[in-house]
Amino acid sequence: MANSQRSIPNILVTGTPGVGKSTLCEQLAEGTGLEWLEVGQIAKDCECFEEYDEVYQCPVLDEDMIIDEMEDKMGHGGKIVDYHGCDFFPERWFDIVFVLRANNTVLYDRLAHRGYTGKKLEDNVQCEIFQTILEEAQGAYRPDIVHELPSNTPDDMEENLDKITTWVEEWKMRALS
Ligand code: DAT
Repeated sequence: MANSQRSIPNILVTGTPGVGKSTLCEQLAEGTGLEWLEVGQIAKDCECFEEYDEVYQCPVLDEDMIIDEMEDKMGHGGKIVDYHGCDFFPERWFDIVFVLRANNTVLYDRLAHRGYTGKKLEDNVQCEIFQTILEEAQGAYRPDIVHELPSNTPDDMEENLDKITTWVEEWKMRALS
């Protein structure tokens, strides 16, 4: 059920690093007019970090700070949130959740190309094989709003864009009626 406060929906796009979240979100924002919020970038801008993870060579988010930072924007609706985790956001923020999925060989090549090596590369591929983010999403949101989308090829990307754009249009029509 849509949140009655919003006339345009909020969408969460999640999945393992490298599955194609930012590529999809950028085009989705362009096509729908919704605003793309990259949580990693917001965290950098507001310095919402609590420590540095030496093993994965990346900063660890201060989740409470990030939620405070995003709360006002989310209340207005019309946001596409992109992050490789999903269970710390308030459930009420989202009208639909998409979990992008990639085959392990495809993901391995994308992450290697990005410069990931060793444990960081292996653990991320394993995270995808074990469908960790899908299960995280299914545990954190109502099952009927969580959708798994393949993200291996440019055709998958086109199909996903079409599907989500149609869903947004239908949601807006319902909100008006
Ligand atoms: P993420 O934001 O999930 O980390 P990304 O959008 O940066 O991932 O994509 C990683 C790489 O994969 C990037 O080079 C673009 C490519 N890619 C993403 N989705 C794709 C798709 N459906 N088909 C082919 N390549 C894709």
